[in-house]
Amino acid sequence: MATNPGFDFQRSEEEYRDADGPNEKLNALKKMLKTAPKHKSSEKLLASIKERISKLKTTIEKQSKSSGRGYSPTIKKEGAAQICLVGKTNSGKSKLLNDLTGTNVEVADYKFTTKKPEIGVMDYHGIKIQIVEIPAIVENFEDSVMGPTYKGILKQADLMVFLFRDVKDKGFLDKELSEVVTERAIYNDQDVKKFKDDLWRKLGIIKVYTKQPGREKDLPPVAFAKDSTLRDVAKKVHKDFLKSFKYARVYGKSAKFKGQTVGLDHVLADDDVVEIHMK
Ligand SMILES: Nc1nc2c(ncn2[C@@H]2O[C@H](COP(=O)(O)OP(=O)(O)OP(=O)(O)O)[C@@H](O)[C@H]2O)c(=O)[nH]1
Ligand SMILES: [Mg+2]
Repeated sequence: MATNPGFDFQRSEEEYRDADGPNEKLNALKKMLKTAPKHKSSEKLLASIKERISKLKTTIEKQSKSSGRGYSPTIKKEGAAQICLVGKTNSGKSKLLNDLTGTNVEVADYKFTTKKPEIGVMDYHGIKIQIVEIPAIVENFEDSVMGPTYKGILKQADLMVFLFRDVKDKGFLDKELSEVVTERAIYNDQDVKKFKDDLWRKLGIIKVYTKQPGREKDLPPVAFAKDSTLRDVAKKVHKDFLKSFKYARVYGKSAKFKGQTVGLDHVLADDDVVEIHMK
């Protein structure tokens, strides 16, 4: 479609005048900058638009810093890992949060139901994983009042889950969150039980059970980073353990055979059971 630059600029100017709130004003100013006539006599105009953009960005940043009323802008990580749910409004984030964790966050058809990050705890075979719903991602998320705060949360998460109804919205999320390099998973109406397994695999952490000789394995298991060794387990289980360690027997995927005798450098796998023998 052919566009009329003069007309587009005029329209964005009107949009700017009518804009409600700093985010909308900023979006309109960006459009103005794009559509403004670019010739010698418009240099002053361009400079003025740029100055207004810069001022608005500062205002928005200040608002974002002081709007942490009622909750901490960075969420304290708890459990073995933290997973954030992200998507446009009505993409089903709250529904998934409730399904994964048994919380009772409001699920509703109207837009922007969730106004602050909501937290739940998912139990995965005895391992606790923190799940956080980030309020809806909006256009120009980065420049929105809470954008920088939510981006900060996403950056320190271990995994983020993209939710969308329409595949076009995946592109939208990729674009809005292009600077966040946190590992991604996609949720699209899967079976929740199966999705929990997917999340676990994506996190790439392992769960290890300990056991006393001649007894059943202890519950619950303990989570460790991928490629952790028996030494890592030993350190976590008991502070004196390393001193009095003699050997361990391992049952599970990392063992060549059931009950293989191993030393502290042995690399463990998900669902291994270790039986510790002391001097
Ligand atoms: N068909 C279908 N509907 C769903 C699904 N998940 C949620 N919904 C419906 O979609 C609407 C929005 O769901 P929410 O979970 O509140 O969505 P949200 O992403 O948390 O939305 P906001 O908090 O408003 O940004 C509700 O009416 C849900 O019942 C789903 O997996 N399938
Ligand atoms: Mg919600």
